[in-house]
Amino acid sequence: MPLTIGTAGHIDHGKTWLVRALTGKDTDRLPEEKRRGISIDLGYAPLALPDGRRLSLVDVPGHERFVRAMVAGATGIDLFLLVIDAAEGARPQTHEHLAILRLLGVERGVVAVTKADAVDAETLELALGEARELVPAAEAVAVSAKTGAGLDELVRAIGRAADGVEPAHAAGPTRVYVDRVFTLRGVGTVATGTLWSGSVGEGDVLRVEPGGREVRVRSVQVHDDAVARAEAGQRVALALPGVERRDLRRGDALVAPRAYPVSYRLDVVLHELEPIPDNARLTVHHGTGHVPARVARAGGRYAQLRLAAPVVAARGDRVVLRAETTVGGGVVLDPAPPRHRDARRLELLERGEIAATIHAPVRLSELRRLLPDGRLEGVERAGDWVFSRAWLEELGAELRRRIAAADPLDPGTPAPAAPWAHDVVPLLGLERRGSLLYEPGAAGRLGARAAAAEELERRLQAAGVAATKVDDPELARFLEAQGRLVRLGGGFAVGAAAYETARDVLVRECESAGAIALARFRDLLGSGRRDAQLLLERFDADGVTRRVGERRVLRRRGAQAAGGGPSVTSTAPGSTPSTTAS
Ligand SMILES: Nc1nc2c(ncn2[C@@H]2O[C@H](COP(=O)(O)OP(=O)(O)OP(=O)(O)O)[C@@H](O)[C@H]2O)c(=O)[nH]1
Ligand SMILES: [Mg+2]
Repeated sequence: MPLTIGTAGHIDHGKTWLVRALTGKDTDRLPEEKRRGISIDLGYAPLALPDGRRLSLVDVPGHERFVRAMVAGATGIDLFLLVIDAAEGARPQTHEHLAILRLLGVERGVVAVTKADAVDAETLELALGEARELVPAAEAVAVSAKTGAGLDELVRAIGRAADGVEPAHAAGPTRVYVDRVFTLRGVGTVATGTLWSGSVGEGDVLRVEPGGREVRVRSVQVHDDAVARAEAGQRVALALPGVERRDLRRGDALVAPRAYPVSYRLDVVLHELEPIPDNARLTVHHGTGHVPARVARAGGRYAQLRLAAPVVAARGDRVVLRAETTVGGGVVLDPAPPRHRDARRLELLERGEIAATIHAPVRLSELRRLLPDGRLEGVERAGDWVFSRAWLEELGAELRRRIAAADPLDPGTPAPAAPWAHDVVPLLGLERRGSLLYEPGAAGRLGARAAAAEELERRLQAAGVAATKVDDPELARFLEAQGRLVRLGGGFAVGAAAYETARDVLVRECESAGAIALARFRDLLGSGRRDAQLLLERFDADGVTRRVGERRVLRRRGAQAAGGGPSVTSTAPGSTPSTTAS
């Protein structure tokens, strides 16, 4: 896999000259860089090793005001080339760049003690000794970009450093953080960046995040050579037709659609160079971008970074935290965490115990952000949902508790309405009827209300067709379901026999007179006006009658099934249908 090496070091210490001496390419191309003699932006050049390997070399600026660009350049690299002026030795940005490299997890590289031509042998030896002390794990090589002395040895040392390097990124869907955007005549907008993972080829559709716009890649170049497909680790230039230059900027991510979450929050384990207090306002550098953020500490070494703008990150990514200077960094534990801070959860995430963090249902598709290999063991699954055995048992126990406490007349409890309910509820061994859950085969029982039921039935019988107020609506519903009474509006009821009687009266009158008015019905029943009215409304609801103006007519049997429209035979002679019927 191709590797990227990035320079680091204090301003004016000779990084860009060394890059030019190594690659033949002057990466200070901006007019302002030429005029001021300093690097302002990132520069890129391919570096060929004697054994034929090709590295991508990123040159970064050393000025303290451009550390932001240095971090953007350093995020995608596998190796460092720390450049120290032999006469000056290590200076502030030598230390800060080195700290940033460590925070980014870039452990391997080479130190070039340069401008060797400008110092005497003793000074050079001292400088080399200091360099070895500063970075004991790296080889230090004396060089001169001016005379070319030591360059071969430097390249060999880079080759040795590259030998044991595990590429920082490889697995995972396509992800490129944009570091430069420009327009080429005849090509259109071109975005460059390091391919952190996946591959990219002609015709691929990628998404620009944040924002979510989809773009089609017309062509891919790796260091000015067209390729059909570029692989993880390579520096790519992607031609993106139909995209305006101003629609893309450094820091944007080009990713495989829907493969990465876009989030305003990152849960991290912190590495503090100086104490970072709770609520500290900092700049979070991630990928090639940076965003203002607030640090919500979550016990011990953990924190949730709450960002002013969303980012696309993955578990294991590094971030650098800066105020005026670099104050620390972090490793992403969850790239799209819930809002609450939960130290215990973060501890489990750090240990890779993802399953142990799961209790209530979460979507497996959303958990992918925490599972690079997609595997998850030790959890229950239903559809796209995963949850713990303990949670499922708690849910079942809670619902059974509610069923046990429910009215014995109707011993059910509302089924959960959460999005997971459809997949999860069937696992509980309960029976669903409509919106309620019951123990399988459960039936309503009168239980302690048997006496009340008998008493009510006696009252109904005594009342005949007069409506009786019932105080216990559950009991009324239960007795109605058993055919022992008929409920009317307003909490009233009549006995089942009285209902039949009243219906017979109604039907007979309608058959002979064609229709019936409230007053007539009341007289025929010998009841009160309210009772007659409640019965008529119930007959309407039961499909026996239909209201036409102030009167009722019989509904032809089956008319409802045929669409419920007016029927000729139900409007019997003598009736006067009103067009203003309500
Ligand atoms: N004598 C001598 N001078 C050098 C050598 N390399 C660089 N210089 C001098 O140092 C100056 C700065 O070199 P650059 O390579 O631009 O320094 P830099 O580290 O890229 O600086 P920034 O990008 O601004 O941080 C050059 O203009 C040269 O004058 C060298 O090998 N020998
Ligand atoms: Mg430079």
